[in-house]
Amino acid sequence: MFNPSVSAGAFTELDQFIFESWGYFVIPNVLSKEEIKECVDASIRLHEAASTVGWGQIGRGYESEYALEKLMDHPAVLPKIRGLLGDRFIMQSGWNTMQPAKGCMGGWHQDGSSAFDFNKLAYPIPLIQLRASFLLTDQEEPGMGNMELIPGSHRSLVPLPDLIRTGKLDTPISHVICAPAGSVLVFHNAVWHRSYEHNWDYDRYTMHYIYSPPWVKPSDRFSNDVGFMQKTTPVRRALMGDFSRPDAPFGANYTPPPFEDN
Ligand SMILES: O=C(O)CCC(=O)C(=O)O
Repeated sequence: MFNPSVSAGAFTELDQFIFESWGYFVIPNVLSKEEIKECVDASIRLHEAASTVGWGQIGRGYESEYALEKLMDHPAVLPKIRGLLGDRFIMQSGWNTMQPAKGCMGGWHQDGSSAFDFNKLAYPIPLIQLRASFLLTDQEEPGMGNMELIPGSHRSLVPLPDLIRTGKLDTPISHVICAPAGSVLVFHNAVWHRSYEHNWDYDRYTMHYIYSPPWVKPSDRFSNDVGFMQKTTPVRRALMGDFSRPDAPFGANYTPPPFEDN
């Protein structure tokens, strides 16, 4: 299967070229079998507690589930995020998505804010929400609740035609990501994408982490949970937006998160 695969860890010039050209890349096999199981068990707990019916997304699961907290700054992925966003960014949100057994196709969309369409900002649409999606169930062939993306569509000057967006017609240029559980898809908010159908008889889980410039408001929380902030690490606290600024708003540099190499 033709995939824009990159190696875990250091962000290379080729990673950057792939990301700029396609708008996404895949890091295969980031999580071990044990880690995948811990994350799936955590996902099941979250969706059971929320009584999710049908397709559903739960925010903030990383606060109560340590297996998901650990993925916020995973060493296989964090260098890619820093390579693309620099050192000053936040984790705007973390969403755990369940696509139920035999779930149907999702709708084509770009990520952003329905309150203010990112296409009003500039062309090409800037990178405001960089997403790292940890596939927690196998998606090795189409029809497993895969992510489907249109490569390079983050640079399209025109919107996706309505007939395609509404699912009445197919596009010949979409790409169904096929990768084993534990792989990570990193993608630009402006890439047109949707969840592909899921023909199997078990629920599909994916954990999405969204990284944004520091002046973007968090979207899965109005405020940080005090207990979580006390128990988590300094880097994760900073990723939650807990940093002091020498002035407001962002007129001068503030101290970046205490990444190990800083
Ligand atoms: O089904 C999924 O996990 C992906 C959902 C999606 O496309 C989104 O949250 O923007």
